[in-house]
Amino acid sequence: MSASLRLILGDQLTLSLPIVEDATKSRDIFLLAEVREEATYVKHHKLKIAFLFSAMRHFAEELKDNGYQVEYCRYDDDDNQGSLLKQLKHTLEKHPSLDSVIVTEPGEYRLQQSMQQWSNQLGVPVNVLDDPRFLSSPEDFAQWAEGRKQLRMEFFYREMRKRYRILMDDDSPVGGKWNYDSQNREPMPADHQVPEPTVFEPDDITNDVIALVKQEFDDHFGDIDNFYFAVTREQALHVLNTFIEERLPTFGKYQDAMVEGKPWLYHSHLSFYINCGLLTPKEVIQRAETAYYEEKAPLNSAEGFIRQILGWREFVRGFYWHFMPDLAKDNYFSNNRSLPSFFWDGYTNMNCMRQCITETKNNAYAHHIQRLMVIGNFCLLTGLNPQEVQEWYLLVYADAYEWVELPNVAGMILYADGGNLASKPYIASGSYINKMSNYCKNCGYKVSKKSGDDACPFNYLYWRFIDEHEDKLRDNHRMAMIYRTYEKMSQDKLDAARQSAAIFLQKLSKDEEV
Ligand code: FAD
Ligand code: DLZ
Ligand code: SF4
Repeated sequence: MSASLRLILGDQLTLSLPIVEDATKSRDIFLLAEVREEATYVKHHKLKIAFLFSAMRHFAEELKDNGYQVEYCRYDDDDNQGSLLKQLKHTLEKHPSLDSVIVTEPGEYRLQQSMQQWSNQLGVPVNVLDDPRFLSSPEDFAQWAEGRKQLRMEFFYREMRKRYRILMDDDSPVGGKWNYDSQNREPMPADHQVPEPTVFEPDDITNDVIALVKQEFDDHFGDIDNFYFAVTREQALHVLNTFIEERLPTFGKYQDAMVEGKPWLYHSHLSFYINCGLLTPKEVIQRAETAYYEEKAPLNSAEGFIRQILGWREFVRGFYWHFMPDLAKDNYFSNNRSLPSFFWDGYTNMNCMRQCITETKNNAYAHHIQRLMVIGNFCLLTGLNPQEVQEWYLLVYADAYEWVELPNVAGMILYADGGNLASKPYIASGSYINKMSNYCKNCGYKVSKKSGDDACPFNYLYWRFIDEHEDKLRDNHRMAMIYRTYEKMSQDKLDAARQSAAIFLQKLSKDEEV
């Protein structure tokens, strides 16, 4: 009788995967391993490691409660081998009855490549199963992409709506429009009260893990004192329930808003749980759709939320596998500036950057517009090196795995792929940040000023970017209006912006305070 060793990775914590459903309880053994290689290939945020290790430990208990045999390797166990491959080898030696290895396809290219060697290295067959949590496979994406001149999320999303019949009236979108993006852009009024986020007190397992992380990963980014995560499916379902009841109805309206001191707003804070397996994207989408049909959430909220998961999340995953490994190396604008040190400590006079980076440090979370239009915008306008930016985003957020982080960074914020993902660079001057947030009120710079020492850096960096990359961007019809404005700018204004940008960028290169 054959028996298999079934490896479950830290972002595959669900009983709904075939690797679990097809297991024979009396023979097969599951392996979950906290290993140095995965925890340090980038220096993940302390909270991210604590969250995943705790969720892994809780999931191992759940497997055991369901009658499965589990080998769980803790980070500080004496026989911890330090890597997934070595831990598999060690476990196979310990259990001679095991004659094959089964694993679910991983979310990162580096691990996928390494798994292709595992069978030779272990001397047993290694069977890599598909990951049916995703609603579109890499093959589906490749088929959809074939022959298209441009790969635009919007068209992919419409196909997904039709395929899964989400928010559809026969063949038409509910409400008559596919997309209610224009109703997702309101700034938040000053006196608006946002519901408190759902937080959990650490239990004994989590407290053990926090102590471990303090000891072993002290040099990693971020604070660990503020542990708030759900670490079981039951807790994650509670976060989902409270989101649907308390936040979804208002999600659409304030999706792009930013408020000083309020990191959570009406966002769902579900990416951690969807990405590591505690929730499935399908159930989350279905809950939002049902809320709309039961008249508990308006269409702009339900559609806006579903678009993020059924559209963007699936699109970037397909995009990642389609363009790897080149995507990781792309650098369309040949940008080479190193990350300034305030990306690590948050010390800058630019209040928007200070707020977003400090919240990232405290929570291993920032919402989409903070990642895109503040930090991402800054990275592109200042020409930071794509590979350094990619590594930063991969390590600072608790929901970050390369399949989702890299397309968002290389494609969406940096335009490093030359426009395969985004139809134009996502850039904005200070006036956008001022419109969507209250950050500018408490800033050392003046958003109303276009150049000079105290002018908002986003203002002059914006025009410097347009100026500098004219050869690569002018022919893009979506940039036509911007270039018409640029042409009408007086030479004096343009020179002043160029000069202020040169001074700012020089300071940045020397890592002086900005
Ligand atoms: P909500 O605003 O409540 O959105 C609902 C869900 O939609 C999210 O939970 C997520 O699953 C999905 N979603 C929304 N936008 C995207 C998107 N652009 N790509 C993929 N899924 C999306 N998301 C990650 O999960 N991991 C990452 O490493 C990550 N890195 C990012 C880097 C950059 C530069 C940018 C611009 C975006 C990144 N995102 C990433 C997407 C998005 O910012 C996060 O999914 C979101 O902020 C998570 O918070 P939330 O659950 O409260 O999201
Ligand atoms: C992110 C992460 C961390 C920090 N640690 C582990 C670990 O110790 N063991 C493990 O199985 N997985 C871990 N993970 C998640 C993996 O890095 C993730 O499965 C791959 O990056 C593929 O997405
Ligand atoms: Fe950011 Fe400029 Fe506003 Fe300051 S003035 S918070 S730098 S956008």
